[in-house]
Amino acid sequence: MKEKILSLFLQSPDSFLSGEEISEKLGVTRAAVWKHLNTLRAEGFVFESAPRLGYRLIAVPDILYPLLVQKELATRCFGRNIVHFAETASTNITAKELAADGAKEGTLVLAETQTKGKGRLGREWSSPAGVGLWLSLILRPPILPPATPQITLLTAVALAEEVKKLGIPAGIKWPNDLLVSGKKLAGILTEMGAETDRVNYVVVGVGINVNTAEFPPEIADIATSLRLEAGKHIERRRLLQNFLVNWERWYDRWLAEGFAPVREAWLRESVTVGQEVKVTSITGVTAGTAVGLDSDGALLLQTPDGAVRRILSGDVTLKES
Ligand code: BT5
Repeated sequence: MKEKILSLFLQSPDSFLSGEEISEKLGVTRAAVWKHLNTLRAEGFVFESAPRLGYRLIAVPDILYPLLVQKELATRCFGRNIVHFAETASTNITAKELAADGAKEGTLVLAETQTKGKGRLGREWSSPAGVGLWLSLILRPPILPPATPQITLLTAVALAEEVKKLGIPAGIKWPNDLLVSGKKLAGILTEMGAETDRVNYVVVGVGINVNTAEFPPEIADIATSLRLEAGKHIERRRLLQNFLVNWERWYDRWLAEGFAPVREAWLRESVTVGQEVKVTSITGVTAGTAVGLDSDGALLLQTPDGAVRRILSGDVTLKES
């Protein structure tokens, strides 16, 4: 109901709406209208009120309500269906449940805060309220399971490009980190529901530190935010809209042309290639020089004996960081 009331105000941006009009249009009591207006006020919406005329919406906070995100959203499919939470355990968990229940490709799950934000391999992702973009997108690409990690790489490319448009020199660390000056700005967690010869769904979770001013002590030295890097507040909604457009563009291109164009853009945005690195995976630690990205997205690592190994998964530590 709160969103329906908001939608009435957004439909008539400059005019006053009286409590009576709203209650008649939506079939709720005046008291209920008043209660929802107060909740919206508490969230940062500002209403001017005038005797006899009613209320007029004069300021909208940077909140991720679907109808605000979808206003002026220039995508074909990404974010056409949005599920928004003030709080959820993890948008990836919710998105996987929705995907298993048949949610359409492009369905986007957004949360203002996550209580159990997830990184890879059971690690935690710090997701404080209102300052980040914590989102998960459901995709249903017609691919085989081994191609899924390419979606992480194309997502990183799309995000790196958007961050650079803000004047922030972000680079991608294989496979899922966006770094600025060696600190982590964003991470990607891609999960899938698949059979050996078919991907049923892919959930791409993206966490972006947007307006975080201070991090918990355990990540204070390794994390950064757009606000800290740009020295100013960044509007989350606008960034999300722009990112969704660019992300969809890269996804469509990947479906149509394969991984080659993504690979080229990834190499351009990478801070991994050419570096001495250490790769930690379930099979152990390998040191060497990152020399390239294979045609399927595997990292090419040259070890001291001169051999070039294909790395399909793992954590990369850059020697200089
Ligand atoms: C990632 O994991 O980088 C994937 C993060 C994905 C988060 C999104 S938020 C929306 C969606 N829903 C979820 O539940 N998850 C996704 P990984 O490479 O494993 O990095 C995790 C490590 O990054 C942690 O162990 C910390 O050291 C560090 N870290 C945790 N929170 C951070 C933050 N907010 N900013 C920067 N670093 C962080």
